[in-house]
Amino acid sequence: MTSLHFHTAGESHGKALTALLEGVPAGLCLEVERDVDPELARRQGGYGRGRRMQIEQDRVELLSGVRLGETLGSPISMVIRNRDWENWTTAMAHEAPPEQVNPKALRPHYLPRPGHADLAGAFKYDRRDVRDILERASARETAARVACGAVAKRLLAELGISIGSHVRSIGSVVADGGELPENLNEVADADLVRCLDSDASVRMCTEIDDAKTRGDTLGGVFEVVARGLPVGLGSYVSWDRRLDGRLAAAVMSIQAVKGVDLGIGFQGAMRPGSQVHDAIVPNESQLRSGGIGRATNRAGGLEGGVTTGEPVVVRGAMKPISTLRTRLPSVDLRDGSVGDAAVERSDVCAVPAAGVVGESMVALVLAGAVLEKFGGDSVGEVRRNMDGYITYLAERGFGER
Ligand code: EPS
Repeated sequence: MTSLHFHTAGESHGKALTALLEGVPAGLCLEVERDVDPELARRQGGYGRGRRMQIEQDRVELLSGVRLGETLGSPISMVIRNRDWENWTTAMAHEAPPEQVNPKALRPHYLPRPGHADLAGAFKYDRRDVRDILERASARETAARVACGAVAKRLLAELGISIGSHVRSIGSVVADGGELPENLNEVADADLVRCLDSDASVRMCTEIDDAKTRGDTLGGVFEVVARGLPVGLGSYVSWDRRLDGRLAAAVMSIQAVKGVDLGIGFQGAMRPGSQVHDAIVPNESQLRSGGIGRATNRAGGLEGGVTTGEPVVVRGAMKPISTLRTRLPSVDLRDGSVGDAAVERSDVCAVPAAGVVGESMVALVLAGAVLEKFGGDSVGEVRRNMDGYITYLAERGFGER
């Protein structure tokens, strides 16, 4: 049960997306043009994005929860208007269409696209036109998540906790590992696909071009890194308080994500324990983990569902975008006949964007965990509680009880 809740609403081609975030303490300095809109712009970037990104310049309209530049502790509601709505006022009207409307103007789709929620959604909600499904299932919704995540990142930044991401692979191209730069997002955002390995980045863009030419799409793996966390967030005492599970669920919930890894994740399953577990070593500089650190961080900053004080490292495996111009076989829901799946305007690759969305989802879970441990109706109170905890970690010393 987290003390930070968010909900989004809105369809991809409707009037707008809305986001509601409850649980942010009062007294957080928040300027949406400075703190939120740049995150939305980051989400819209990345080589291989579709033409929708030329239409939208996402920004939030703040409706509540902030006064004179500071949060009030009340629910923060935000709106992101869809510029594309003006092209969809007939197909996405709330009202029943007039008798004489041209059916094509409603832009229906009856051949579900393999890989999207189209067919499962059509059965679940008993709809015939799968546009009724795809409009909400679309990754457009992630813009609203990023708006909420940006506020969570702002709160964490006040507490010395930073979150960044980068792309580890796209298609068959895998970036070389290596030490992550302190200014992770500054370096990653400067690359067309948010990859830290410039040689791999060139090959990723080439593979994206080749996929586009073939009418195909690409997925890949993004990595989110959270630094500055204190030891002790999350808990092992109940399944739903384990932070590894909550982070995995949050990242897995991002559209098109089909796998989540923490630390060395699946690689660890193929190694002996002596090459997996992180040796515990004294490290007086690690004040947020009581002066005790680790020789490695294969656990990705979590043991027993609890933060160790090392960076939390979460990876998401994103499947290739489901709309293919080289259309896959499907079934026409009007008559059961076999045909080619529908085609919607779409991206060829959105892995760089997924990393930005991953940052938001990780920030929302970690901010919730911080508030669970340090409480606080105001940022000052959260900070005092956290500072007191960190001070105690240093003072508690050693002993048998
Ligand atoms: C997206 C908006 C969508 C898609 C894409 C991502 O806009 P439109 O459908 O009008 O082109 O471009 O969504 C998908 C690829 C998907 O499969 O859902 C966005 O804002 O991120």
